[in-house]
Amino acid sequence: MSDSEEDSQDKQLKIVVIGDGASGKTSLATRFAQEAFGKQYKQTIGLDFFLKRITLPGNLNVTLQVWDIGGQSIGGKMLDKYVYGAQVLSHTHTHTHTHTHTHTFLWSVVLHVRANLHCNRVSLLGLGN
Ligand SMILES: Nc1nc2c(ncn2[C@@H]2O[C@H](COP(=O)(O)OP(=O)(O)O)[C@@H](O)[C@H]2O)c(=O)[nH]1
Ligand SMILES: [Mg+2]
Repeated sequence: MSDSEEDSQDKQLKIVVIGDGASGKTSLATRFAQEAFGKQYKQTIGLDFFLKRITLPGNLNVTLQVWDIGGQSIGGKMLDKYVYGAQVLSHTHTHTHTHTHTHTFLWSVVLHVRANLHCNRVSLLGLGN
């Protein structure tokens, strides 16, 4: 079997991580994709990508493409573009910020609305940090 035939059997999954600034998006994505963690806060400018390849039972290769969205507000204009075509939309919240519970609810509503508009068969995931 040629390389291209093997590659065509790989599944791609687009995972978008959204949430308030400093709620742990980059830390979770880095920990997940690179098994690393940084204590120093460095604000994400624009967007970061992380790739992780996993093999599921049945020898099914899946490439997880994690979109770590920085500086994104709940009403942000770019949100639709980031969310487009995603199979997983997740919003992070941290227990260390007092405003976080209201925002967690708002993020889940916003993602539900965006998912209906821009995604097919999408899973929504809340990530507590
Ligand atoms: N102690 C602790 N610090 C964390 C945790 N997750 C994130 N941080 C710290 O919180 C800050 C913000 O995290 P970051 O992932 O950059 O947030 P983002 O703005 O949502 O991407 C960084 O200084 C991280 O080191 C955690 O689970 N425990
Ligand atoms: Mg970040």
